[in-house]
Amino acid sequence: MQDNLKSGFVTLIGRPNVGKSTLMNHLIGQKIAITSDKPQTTRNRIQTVYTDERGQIIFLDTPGIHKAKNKLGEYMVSVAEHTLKEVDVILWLVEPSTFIGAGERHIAEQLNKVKTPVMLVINKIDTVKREEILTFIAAYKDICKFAEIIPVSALKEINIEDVKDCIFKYLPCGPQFYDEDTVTDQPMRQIAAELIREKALRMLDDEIPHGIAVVIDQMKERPNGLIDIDATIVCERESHKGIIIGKNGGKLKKIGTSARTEIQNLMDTQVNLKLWVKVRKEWRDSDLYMKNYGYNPKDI
Ligand SMILES: Nc1nc2c(ncn2[C@@H]2O[C@H](COP(=O)(O)OP(=O)(O)OP(=O)(O)O)[C@@H](O)[C@H]2O)c(=O)[nH]1
Ligand SMILES: [Mg+2]
Repeated sequence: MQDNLKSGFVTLIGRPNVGKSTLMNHLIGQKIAITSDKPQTTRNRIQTVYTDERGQIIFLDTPGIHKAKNKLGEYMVSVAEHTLKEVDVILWLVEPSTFIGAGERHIAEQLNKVKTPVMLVINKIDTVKREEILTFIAAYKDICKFAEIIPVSALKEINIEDVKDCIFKYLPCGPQFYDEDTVTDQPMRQIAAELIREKALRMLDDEIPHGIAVVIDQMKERPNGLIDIDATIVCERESHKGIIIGKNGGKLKKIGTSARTEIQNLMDTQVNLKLWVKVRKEWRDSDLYMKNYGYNPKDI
């Protein structure tokens, strides 16, 4: 039986906001990657592990591929495109539409250069009529050589098991890379920072979310198990700082409360979260700041 186990790496790529992180979370059955309705939510590669009796799938969630407007954007696109060379199966997620724009064509070009099996995943089918799905498949089917085309709804968990079945078909036989209890190798510090960023993204409007980063300054466990976390939300302008803090500190408090609840659930212990806000002008174009905030091109 051991000899038949399959294992390998699978990347989820696509334009921003198509539902890559949502799909990965539902495939592994746990929320590890943050999600929001704002494009460019994911900034780094997020690795998670799914194990069942057939073997092990290591998923790589990636930033949305887009036309970069600053160094952070270039970093994000590079992180995503780099995974294409490292995996056994590629999942290309798209919106349920017959419109194939320059963004999708750019991704198709990249995919046509690799020999790795590509599965086209048409996501968000809960938002369209059933009979429309065939028109989306027809629009996409010749743009690349697809191993499979699967319409899904990540959010409503439609056809999620089909995605895993198809992936296992294309994975090589081999031993597991991680023990079967592992869900992710993301450090807790990083997950906590991401959860704070997610709450900020969800509670802030317009251009502010794109310009924020979250740094964990300190994370310490007390003898009674309570964890103290000090974190800083970095933004690009004084005016943004004011909005993030809000009237009488109300907005920052809301972000903190919401993040603390989720971090507590994940860590299964009490958390004392203190948040600060600071301004670092144009950090998204600074090599030094990007490195300090966890976006170092040398790590790709
Ligand atoms: N209706 C519907 N919405 C979905 C579905 N999957 C994801 N979404 C929503 O689409 C938005 C984007 O989801 P994400 O998972 O953050 O998208 P992403 O592709 O990871 O985005 P980036 O990280 O910015 O590249 C969120 O508001 C999700 O709730 C789906 O199957 N149906
Ligand atoms: Mg994402």
